[in-house]
Amino acid sequence: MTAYRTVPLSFDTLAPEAMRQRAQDFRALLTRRRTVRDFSDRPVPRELIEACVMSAATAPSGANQQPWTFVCISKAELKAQIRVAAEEEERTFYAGRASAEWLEALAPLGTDADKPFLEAAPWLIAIFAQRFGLRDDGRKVKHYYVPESVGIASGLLIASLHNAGLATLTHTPSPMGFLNEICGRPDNEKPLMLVVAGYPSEHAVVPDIRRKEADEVIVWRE
Ligand code: IYR
Repeated sequence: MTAYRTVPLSFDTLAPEAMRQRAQDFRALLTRRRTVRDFSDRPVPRELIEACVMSAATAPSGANQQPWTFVCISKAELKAQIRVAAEEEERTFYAGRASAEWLEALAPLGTDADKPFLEAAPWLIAIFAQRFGLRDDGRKVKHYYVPESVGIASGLLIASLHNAGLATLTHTPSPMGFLNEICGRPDNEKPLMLVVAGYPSEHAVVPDIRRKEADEVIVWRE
């Protein structure tokens, strides 16, 4: 059993007006995030990606087990392999695996089986969820609340990349098992999603969609 030890909390109490301003500024920042599907090949330095991933890795996690691995890929050969494998899955998805209802739901997004961004964008970040941990002696360590933990980290990653001035796309080809092999990750790690990051191409467009209003997403019980 590891002992419960404490350190003083580092916390800034802000003035109410500063809090309001920061909340509004952050909302304005995140409101401008759009999922981008048309990427430029302009390079992005590794340091920027590392800072954003390490922000993501501050996420709270079950029993603080931090059950995530972020594989950051810029190598053209690996991106090409991922594109080939993902497009193969997507072709079967769009050609019949997806129900008519699902395809109908996707229609306003204009997606199809072609995924050129998987090669064009400078970085692909494959997020893996560690179903269990492995100690040095090979024994398994049980992990708790893994999808919740890695989901929170993924959200922080997307917000961090956006904050850094990069465009992102969450991509979830299904099934994604091919990512273990291409990324060289063990079987206890389950691919959760690919986050594509880079600059948008110069004339990128995005679907004309709306976000729900406050009264559609919040229920107050005051
Ligand atoms: N994975 C497919 C289909 C797809 C599914 C959902 I749900 C989306 O929000 C977007 C796409 C693809 O990437 O095209």
